[in-house]
Amino acid sequence: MSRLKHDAGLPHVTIVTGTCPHDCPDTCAWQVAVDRRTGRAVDIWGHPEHPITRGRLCGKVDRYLERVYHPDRLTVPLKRVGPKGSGQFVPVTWEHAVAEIAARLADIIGTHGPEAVLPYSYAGTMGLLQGEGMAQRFFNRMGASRLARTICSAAGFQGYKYTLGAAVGMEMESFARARLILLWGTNTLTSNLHLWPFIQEARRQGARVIAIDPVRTRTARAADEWVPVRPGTDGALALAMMHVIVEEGLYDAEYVERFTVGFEQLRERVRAWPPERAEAITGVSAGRIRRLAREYATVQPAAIRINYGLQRHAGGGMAVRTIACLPALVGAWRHEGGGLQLSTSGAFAFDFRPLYRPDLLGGRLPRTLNMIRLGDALSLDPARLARAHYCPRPVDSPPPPDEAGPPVKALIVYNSNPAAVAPDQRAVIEGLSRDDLFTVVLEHFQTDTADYADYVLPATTQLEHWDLVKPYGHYYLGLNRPAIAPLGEALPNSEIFRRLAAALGFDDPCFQEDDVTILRTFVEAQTHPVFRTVTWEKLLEQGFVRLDLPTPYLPFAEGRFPTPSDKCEFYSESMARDGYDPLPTWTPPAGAAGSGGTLWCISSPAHSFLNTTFVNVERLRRREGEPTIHIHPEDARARGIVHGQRVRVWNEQGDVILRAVVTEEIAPGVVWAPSIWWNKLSPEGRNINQVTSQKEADMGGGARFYDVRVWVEPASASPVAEGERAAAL
Ligand SMILES: Nc1nc2c(c(=O)[nH]1)N[C@H]1C(S)=C(S)[C@@H](COP(=O)(O)OP(=O)(O)OC[C@H]3O[C@@H](n4cnc5c(=O)[nH]c(N)nc54)[C@H](O)[C@@H]3O)O[C@H]1N2
Ligand SMILES: Nc1nc2c(c(=O)[nH]1)N[C@H]1C(S)=C(S)[C@@H](COP(=O)(O)OP(=O)(O)OC[C@H]3O[C@@H](n4cnc5c(=O)[nH]c(N)nc54)[C@H](O)[C@@H]3O)O[C@H]1N2
Ligand code: SF4
Ligand SMILES: [Mo]
Repeated sequence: MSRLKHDAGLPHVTIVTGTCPHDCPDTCAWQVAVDRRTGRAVDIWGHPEHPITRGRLCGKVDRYLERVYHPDRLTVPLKRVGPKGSGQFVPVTWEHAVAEIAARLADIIGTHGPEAVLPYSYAGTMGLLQGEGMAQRFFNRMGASRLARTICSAAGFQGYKYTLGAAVGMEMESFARARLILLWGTNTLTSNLHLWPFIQEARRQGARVIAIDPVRTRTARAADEWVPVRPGTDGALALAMMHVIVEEGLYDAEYVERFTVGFEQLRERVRAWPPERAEAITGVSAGRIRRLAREYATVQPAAIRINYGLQRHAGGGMAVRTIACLPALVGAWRHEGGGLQLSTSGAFAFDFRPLYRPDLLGGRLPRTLNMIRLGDALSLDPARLARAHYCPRPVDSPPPPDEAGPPVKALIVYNSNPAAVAPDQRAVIEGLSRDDLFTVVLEHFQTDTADYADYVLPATTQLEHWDLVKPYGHYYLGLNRPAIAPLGEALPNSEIFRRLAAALGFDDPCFQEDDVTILRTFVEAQTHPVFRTVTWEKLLEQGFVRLDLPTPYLPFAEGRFPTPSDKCEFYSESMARDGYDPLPTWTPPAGAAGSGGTLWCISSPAHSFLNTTFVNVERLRRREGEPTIHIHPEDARARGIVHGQRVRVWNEQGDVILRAVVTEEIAPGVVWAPSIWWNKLSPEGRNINQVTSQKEADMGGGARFYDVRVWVEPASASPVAEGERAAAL
């Protein structure tokens, strides 16, 4: 319980309402107590009136003040003096940093053209302004290369869209009304904590909860049943469930008839998927698949929560597309408490033009590079650069090497830590180490990425700037007010880009707008009916506003899917056009063809971190201990590995040292490395992204973080020579 929560009436304390900026579906509203005498934030807690937050933050953001006031916070601009990666910097003034960066960028643009500049960002903050707000204006005006932001959700998002039309789904609150809940490839208690109270409410009314996951996560342990599925085989499981549902006539014929297309083709398709076939693929027995299918079809309302875990595979898009057919087949969408949620972000039908100003491109169409191919994008080999071009569908192909465009000569990183989070870390570090690459990093801390920068610019945290946060797990838009003054000389991303724009002579009036004006104008420019309830005044007054949607919100109870056919598309013309099988199918994971002796490596979130954010907060790092790998006793025994031993985890991409946790809470053949550790806080300065690959998933150019095969061996054993490893591959 918060120290100050109940002393809010103290005369010297001001309470400021804000919104958590982190990449998490819960998008909590918070309250911050600020001591007016010192201007210091002294406490933070969950907003008691926010219908999802309900007064509670997670264990990470409960410690947000320790991050904000961390002694390592960057408070002045820094210029590199040692070799790249060495972390040797000296302080400089803002004037000096901005002038030199602008001069270098102008020089690079003059010689190689604006596409030689690459922005690199993701969701360090989910705020619309400090996220891409001013940054997009800046890079659009420049004509820089564009970045496809695919690192997290691209594959599943696209698969969901093909089937249902948009990333819209059940609202969190309605999970409380479900009688059956499938937590499918999601570690709710870690990554979507605020859904749990609704699940518990449903359980009190008799609901059963089933976790489908190769790892017995804390969520799977808290569920009524754990279904250990082999990684990358969920599509096969869903097809077999549909086989049973159709064969036994358990589908909702009326819903199917009125609100879906392609049922006859689907029936034909799933005929080929008896549970026995899926058993051989998924490792889940045919009997259990039958039971699961019957229960899912007959216990209504039935809710499915999928998250992005299960789509980080070669067939991840198709897996989500296939699972997304289930609720329509059994008519689950009809009921409050029935349906599916992947994301709610599609309901926020923003017109982003007033914010991002695509008109500043002035008709130019710069190339788009895929962020998960950063290693290739930073290569001086034109063939690799060509591979980094964004090609999300089978019908797209990369340009020939001589048309790949200029090499990337400047990289501007904000809201992301690619040296630690991007796949194929060796290639990324090799690129970042290039002496001819000019790198600028906007950051709170001296991260692994910042170590490779020419300039590191200190950015403000959510306590220090304005923003508007669009959630992806519920339907409440959140405003963030600054609670304290910026620490030291830190500036909001918006102001940093404003200053860089001025120094580059970008004199368009949009580069003079202040943060509050930008946000207010953006909110007021929205015309979509969901924003009828959302006014700037209400945001200021309440801090969060629900979209204008019915209560309860049953998005597809009456069909109205935002697909080309207005129906749930069991058969999808768009997929056929884009080069896919138009019907649900199973696309095997790349790792299915893994060599003998390898294990499947999943590196999903550690409980106390948020991606690499919070790893440097001592109290949270102590909770995680050290970088570990969970391994089944059978697999450990076969490799002579004992609990607590240091092991080397490696494959053709790279290698990493981790501590073995020998446990039965994982399917045999699978290992789990809770992530994402900072490289420099890991043994030998490398993390698990040493073993992940730049290859794309089937849809959206998404990443394959969990479609990975590794060898695991005691670290004390003499290291295998590179040549022998190559031979083993
Ligand atoms: N505490 C915390 N919360 C977070 C994050 C964090 O780092 N820490 N990250 C945030 C972000 S960026 C995101 S995208 C979301 C992610 O949210 P989730 O998708 O819920 O998170 P993950 O833990 O990545 O994946 C969920 C589960 O998928 C399982 N899984 C992996 N492969 C498969 C498979 O093939 N099939 C099935 N059925 N399961 C599989 C993993 O074992 C894992 O338990 O969480 C957000 N919330
Ligand atoms: N092996 C493996 N790799 C993964 C994943 C995995 O599960 N396994 N998960 C993937 C997923 S789902 C995601 S979403 C990505 C996440 O990748 P990133 O989005 O890069 O996430 P973080 O590692 O949290 O890094 C965000 C950085 O932004 C900084 N930051 C935060 N707010 C601000 C701000 O206002 N201004 C500036 N300038 N900086 C700010 C933080 O200090 C932090 O260093 O990682 C991916 N990588
Ligand atoms: S990280 Fe997620 S659960 Fe934690 S406070 Fe932020 S939005 Fe809430
Ligand atoms: Mo993510």
